[in-house]
Amino acid sequence: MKYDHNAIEKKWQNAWEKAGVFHAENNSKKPKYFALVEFPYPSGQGLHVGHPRPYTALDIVARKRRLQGYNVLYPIGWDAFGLPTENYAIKNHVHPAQVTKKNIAHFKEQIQSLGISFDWSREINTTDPDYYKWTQWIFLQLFKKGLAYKKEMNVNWCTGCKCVLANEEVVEGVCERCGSPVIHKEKSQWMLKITDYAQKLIDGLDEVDYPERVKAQQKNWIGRSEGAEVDFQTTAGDALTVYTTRPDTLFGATYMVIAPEHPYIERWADQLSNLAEVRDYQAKAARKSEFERAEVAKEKTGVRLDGVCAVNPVNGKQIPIFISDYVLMTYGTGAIMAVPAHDTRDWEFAHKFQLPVIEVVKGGNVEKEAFTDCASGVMVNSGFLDGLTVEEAKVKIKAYIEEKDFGHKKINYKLRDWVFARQRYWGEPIPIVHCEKCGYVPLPEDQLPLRLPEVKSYEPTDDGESPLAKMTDWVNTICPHCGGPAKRETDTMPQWAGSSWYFLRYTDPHNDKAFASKEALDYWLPVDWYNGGMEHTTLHLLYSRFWHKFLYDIGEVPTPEPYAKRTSHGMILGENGEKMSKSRGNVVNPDDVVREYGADTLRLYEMFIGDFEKAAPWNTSSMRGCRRFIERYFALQDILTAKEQIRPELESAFHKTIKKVSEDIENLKFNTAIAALMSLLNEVAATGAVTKEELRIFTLLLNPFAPHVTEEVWALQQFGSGMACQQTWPAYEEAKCVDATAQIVVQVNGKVRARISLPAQSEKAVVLSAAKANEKIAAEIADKTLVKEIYVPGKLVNLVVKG
Ligand code: ANZ
Ligand code: ZN
Repeated sequence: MKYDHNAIEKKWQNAWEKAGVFHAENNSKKPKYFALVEFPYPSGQGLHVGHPRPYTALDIVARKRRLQGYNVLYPIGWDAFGLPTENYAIKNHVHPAQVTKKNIAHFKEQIQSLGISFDWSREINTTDPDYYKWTQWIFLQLFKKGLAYKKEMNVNWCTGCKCVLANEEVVEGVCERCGSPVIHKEKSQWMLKITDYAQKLIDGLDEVDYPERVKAQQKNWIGRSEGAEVDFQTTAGDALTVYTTRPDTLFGATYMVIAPEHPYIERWADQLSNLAEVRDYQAKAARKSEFERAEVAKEKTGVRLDGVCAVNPVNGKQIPIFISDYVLMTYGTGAIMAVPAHDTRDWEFAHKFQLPVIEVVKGGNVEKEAFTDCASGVMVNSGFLDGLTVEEAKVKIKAYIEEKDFGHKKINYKLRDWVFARQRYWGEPIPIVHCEKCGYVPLPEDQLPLRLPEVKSYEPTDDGESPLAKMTDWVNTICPHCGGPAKRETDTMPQWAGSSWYFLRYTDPHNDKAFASKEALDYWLPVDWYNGGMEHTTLHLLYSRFWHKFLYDIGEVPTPEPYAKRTSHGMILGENGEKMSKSRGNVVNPDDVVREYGADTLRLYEMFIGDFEKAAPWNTSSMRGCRRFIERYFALQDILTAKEQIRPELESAFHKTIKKVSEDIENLKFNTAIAALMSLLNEVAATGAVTKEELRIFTLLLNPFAPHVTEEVWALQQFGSGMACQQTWPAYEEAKCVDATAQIVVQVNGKVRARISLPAQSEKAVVLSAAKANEKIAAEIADKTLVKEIYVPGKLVNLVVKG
């Protein structure tokens, strides 16, 4: 029989859809399983070969779970607001909604051609007013709890996109998306108080099954640090408060540094004899990005404030105060005590400005460099702390600071509040109006969704306002509170809004009374397995955990964490090992592969390509190997015998493979699962025959990986009622997983001379005599004296000979 994917794949895709076999039930007695992949942004480029990798991986899990008797929810949708669509719309003078519609249709067709078992009846689209109604609703709940607020602040302004970026979107001083330089700008912005959830977001990681690298990245991003706030009296009569993680080094603080934006500069202005120089430095610092300023390697600059000094609270010594851009206003208190002997940046600064360096922890060479190690080392030059270890000194000084009342213990987080506004058109309108009398007033919930109005052009205004600002009819409205004149917010929500809760909507996507019913949420949550890209670890994953935790706190969802398990896939690279891109000319189009080789081949290959969690280069010849494997599987039908059972000599091979494939799927080892299927196929084919049961089991094992061809074989051979995807996953018996035969390596004086095959569990004496009887070995040891026989059971014989 000849394998023709074209005759098979569309046919089965239609059959699945018609029978609704992948529809999840909200009222089911079966155990539930919620498998989730990150929903795509429907870009104009269409699907690339990176998309099928995670989709297929969780499709394999979802299909296996169905065969194991679960009620599986494996949904998909579109994360469709955002800049690329808007930019395309601006350039081509079409409505972004129209662009979105077209892109979605294309994406959908491409994804459907892969035979992924998504429940298309639950498809969602973040730009659909029935969907974003609930995004707006959640925003209003955040607002009502004081977690959404408007703030005049220094924001990251992308000079290319003409909009504000979150810190997360600025990479090395440029826009993550367009690569344009990012500058600082004062702007009044909607913010979300994710910082209120910093500790909960750390603690929750203990409850979930995420890869360690993902947990570490999240923790690192949140950046918890433990220290103290310490007050230094100044000669101006006030106190300057610093944040330090090393209060143990207080005796080594020889000067202070405040950020160029520190408000005390204004307060002290009259007393500063070098105010002009100070102002000049402030202006220069304002032009630099936070990233540039925080770079450790860069040359230190600064200006001493002439006219004001601080007093070190532990020894009463007067120390100078500087402004320098290496201290940021956005962290701690915007002021530090500098300890040049034990902090690298302070050390460099002190050398440049010839400030004293006092060693307070012994163990380094502070003449040469800062000694920053705090695990070893003993306190010196530190009065009552002398002789203590750093850890002991920390405890003692914190108690002392609190007792003498010049400070207190303090925990800080690097995490910043989330800038939740874009000056763009293609996003969710923020459902708030501004009334002169009442301030910011939420729209009543019955006025949701607040729809995006039609506008004539989608460009932001030159001063960076959203194009909605030009829609005066829309902007001017009535205050829901006092009925007086009011103005609508014209900024829209950032791209991350819709994806912060989308998984909840899948549980009950057509509900118009709530974002999902309580029953649906109780049944489906948490997501059992969520796979997505590593690039979303500190953005989407953190944001959606934050929204979920908030919804949990207000009683809207039943679990404190949204995702029980998270995994991450590696990228698929070009044949040359580089990232696929048009400019490198190494892009593989999945449509071409599906057309020429079939979806089953593409799926199998993407899972076979390498370790799922690591990046892997495309390799066309290896892909053809996967195609040949499918052909050979299909051709098993030509050697099918009438025999029903698995032949005894193949029994352990089958049981072992069932076990291996079952376990490998759970452990993301799709590649070795496929390798096991390939070697089982070889073993079967080598006998020149296959029995009905052998082919049936093989078909079920292969089904999650190559669903179309296995449906076809299932139907052709009339293996049972219903489709292959509706059967039961094969079971194995542990006792039958042992090898029938063992391959034993035979060495003479440690050199491999032969390999022999024996029934597994053969006695030592049997193995040794078989080894010596082997032709090559017999010749090798013929005239020699055997001095020792070493046997490693089931593996190796080593004969040590002399003469
Ligand atoms: C004195 C000291 C001595 C410090 C020492 C470090 C080592 P993490 O761990 O990241 O929280 N710091 C505090 N606020 C700062 C700001 N706004 N801009 C720049 N640096 C700031 O780092 C906390 C440490 O970073 C603080 O502890 C402070 O320097 C500095 F041997 O205080 B340390
Ligand atoms: Zn009002």
